Amino acid sequence: MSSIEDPVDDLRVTPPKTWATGLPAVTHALEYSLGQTSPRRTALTLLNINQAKGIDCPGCAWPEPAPGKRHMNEYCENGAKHINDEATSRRITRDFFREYSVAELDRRSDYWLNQQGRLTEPMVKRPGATHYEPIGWDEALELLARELKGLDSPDEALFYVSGRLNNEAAFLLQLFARAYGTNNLPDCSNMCHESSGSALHETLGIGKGSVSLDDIHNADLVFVVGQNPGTNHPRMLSALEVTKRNGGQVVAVNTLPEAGLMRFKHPQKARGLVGRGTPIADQFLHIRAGGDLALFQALNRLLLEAEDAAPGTVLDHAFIDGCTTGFEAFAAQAAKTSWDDVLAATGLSREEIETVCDRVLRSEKIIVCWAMGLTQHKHGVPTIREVVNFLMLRGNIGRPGAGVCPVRGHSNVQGDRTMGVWERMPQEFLDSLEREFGFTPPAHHGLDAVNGIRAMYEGRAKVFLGVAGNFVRATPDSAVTEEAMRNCRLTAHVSTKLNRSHTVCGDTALILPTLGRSDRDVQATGEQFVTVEDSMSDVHASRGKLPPASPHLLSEVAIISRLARRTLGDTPPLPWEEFEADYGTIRDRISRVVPGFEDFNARVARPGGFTLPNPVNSRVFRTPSGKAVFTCNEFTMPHVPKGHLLLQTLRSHDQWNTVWYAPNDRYRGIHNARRVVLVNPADLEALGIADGDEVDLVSVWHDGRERRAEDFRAVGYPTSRGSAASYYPETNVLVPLDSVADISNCPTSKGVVVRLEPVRNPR
Ligand SMILES: Nc1nc2c(c(=O)[nH]1)N[C@H]1C(S)=C(S)[C@@H](COP(=O)(O)OP(=O)(O)OC[C@H]3O[C@@H](n4cnc5c(=O)[nH]c(N)nc54)[C@H](O)[C@@H]3O)O[C@H]1N2
Ligand SMILES: Nc1nc2c(c(=O)[nH]1)N[C@H]1C(S)=C(S)[C@@H](COP(=O)(O)OP(=O)(O)OC[C@H]3O[C@@H](n4cnc5c(=O)[nH]c(N)nc54)[C@H](O)[C@@H]3O)O[C@H]1N2
Ligand code: SF4
Ligand SMILES: [Mo]
Repeated sequence: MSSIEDPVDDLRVTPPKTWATGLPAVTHALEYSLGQTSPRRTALTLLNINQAKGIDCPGCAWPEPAPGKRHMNEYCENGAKHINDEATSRRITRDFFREYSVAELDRRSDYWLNQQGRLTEPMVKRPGATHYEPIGWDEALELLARELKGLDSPDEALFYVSGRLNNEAAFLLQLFARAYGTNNLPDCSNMCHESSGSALHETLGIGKGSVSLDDIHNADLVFVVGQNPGTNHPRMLSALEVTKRNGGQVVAVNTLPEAGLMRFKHPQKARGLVGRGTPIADQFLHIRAGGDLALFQALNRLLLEAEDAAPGTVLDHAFIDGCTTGFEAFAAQAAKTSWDDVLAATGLSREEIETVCDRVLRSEKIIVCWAMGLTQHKHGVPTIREVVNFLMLRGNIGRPGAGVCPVRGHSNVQGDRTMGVWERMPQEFLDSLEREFGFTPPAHHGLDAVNGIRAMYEGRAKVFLGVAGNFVRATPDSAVTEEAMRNCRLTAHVSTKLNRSHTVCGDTALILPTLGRSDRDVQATGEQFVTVEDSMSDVHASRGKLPPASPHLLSEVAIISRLARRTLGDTPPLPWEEFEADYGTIRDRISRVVPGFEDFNARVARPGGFTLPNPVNSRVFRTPSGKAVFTCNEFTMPHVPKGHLLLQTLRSHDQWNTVWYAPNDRYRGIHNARRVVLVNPADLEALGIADGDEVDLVSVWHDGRERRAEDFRAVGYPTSRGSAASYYPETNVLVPLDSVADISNCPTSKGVVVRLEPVRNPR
């Protein structure tokens, strides 16, 4: 029935690129878009993406400039691909599900599933059935409500949220879950920036970044650590270009020499299309995986020594004395940092680190940006705490051009948290819900993603509802997670596109198809818009423009409202019909429950919306002491036994999280294959493996259980010594469920100890 086939690996390797985002990027974006839909729909999405009255890009959470300063084409190559992957003209109908059994679908690649197009009507797989079959909305929601009502305890249900979900729907989902009686609200943040949230809450009193786009433009020095902006936050490169034009410098810290960190050619400017582009990194630190804690400890030691040598010239004593606690203990700990440890953990030279320190000493305003290269390590939380120590020493917190910048992934992942999607929302928020809605939310904490998998695996959780996302592919230890999902009585997903979570399912499974960002959303009171919050706490509206992918789709708000009404009836009495008919009534409630959203409807109506206050920027710290906290972080580095490598599982250029668009990673020079492992040539030689050899990746974990990913090609690549890289989600099978970051419980997707086993008789 479908002309799209599963691509077969046919690896071709070209030298990694040293620059990102010029003309080829634009052509690639159009190529993908036009392969999905008509020129007219492509034009409509691209003219509206990220414009003040338009559609918020469903890609990453990088912010837009103020409305008057936006470019006509305020998007990147990947944003264009993400929106047109959703706006595709391809459709999945009931005939498709009649043709393919669930087992057949499960044999198809993640690529193939996504390429089939938009889901168009609700489907059910009944217990024992081999196929999904059509089901009406009323019956589907009744079935789900009945299962929820039949559980022994509300804590036997899980409500997963992925960060593409808008604020209004996220607020309703957490309201529903808590009115139903559980805080089991795992979300994609649990696998993403959870370590940032843990570290920043503890040290600064709020789990969000403190900088704005203007701060980035005006900083003297920006660190980009453990992040690949050329692929994952491409418009960040335009911001860094401005930083450089204004005389600022950039230090990039990465295990890979990522193209976007080296040079940037602006795609929306004539001069970006030709020439050599702007060099981005003034200094590149080719660090060993997991070495960042040691790097910042070394920098902190150097800063303290510089202060000792010239007292009163290096540290910001007014800030340290007036706004922080814990300095003395931290300084005593920092003095113990050993250069032998630092050089072993980072693989850098002392001179390189001293050069960075010189830049720091010459900079008044410093920002540190980071992403998954820090958060997804066992010691991700102490690493980020050490980054905060580093910034605080010179008062780089709470003033213009300086601060912390955890660069968020999904377009509304930060907003979903603000709306209360978290298994551990503070009691203050729960009290506020109680005041507004008149019921008492459960006080005990719920399950996060990793603990949710354990609960399903052990039969303690029986019903799973996922709103957006692809839970089975996003989570670690695929074999265990798949068994956990199959153990459920019912799994249900509110989705736009087909994915693995629909093929690995419970006894009963529901597919609840929904409107995407780009679809027009009309309810009883007329056309609706939704809102999102980006990585810099800017809240703004998003209005779908396209005719919906099918007349049978419901919005996420409608699905959640109807499910809540059927499950809860009138207890507590909440106006679910009103919420569905007029999203403004949801925003009224949000404005009374969530701090910073006062007068929400009026303020979001302004072009560009508004920015949530961050108390850190007035040097107000909502920690128990009311001060920002210096922390003592023990030196630690990953332990990798001889003959093994530390594997990071990352994104290629042509994918959106669990979904890949093409088997290419253009900037890294990998074409027509995804089962590759990038290894430093010297490591390959030491392991006796030749470039291009076929290998299995075997993960080594103390439970003795074998986790194996078969048939990979070893590719000699300039990754730092001892660290290897492979794509997610193919390698999630290797990440043990119990291998998590301390404190945050984030899976260690960037720190998996593996050995490469040559395949003797290639299959
Ligand atoms: N096109 C596209 N854009 C995306 C996404 C996508 O899938 N595709 N996903 C979105 C989401 S949800 C997120 S969270 C973000 C993720 O954005 P990133 O964090 O940039 O994503 P990853 O591909 O996981 O890359 C991790 C980076 O950290 C580096 N790294 C790994 N380990 C270490 C280490 O120990 N130290 C240092 N210093 N560096 C290290 C890697 O080499 C790589 O450059 O992107 C968002 N944007
Ligand atoms: N090994 C390894 N694992 C990782 C990571 C890693 O780096 N390595 N990264 C982690 C990170 S940072 C993240 S954020 C997670 C991502 O995990 P998720 O957010 O769960 O995964 P996505 O791939 O973004 O989800 C894609 C699906 O979302 C649905 N969807 C898309 N748009 C919409 C919409 O508008 N509404 C609804 N209802 N559904 C929609 C589509 O059906 C699509 O198939 O993965 C994590 N897992
Ligand atoms: S940088 Fe992110 S938000 Fe901006 S267009 Fe690209 S993917 Fe979309
Ligand atoms: Mo993410």
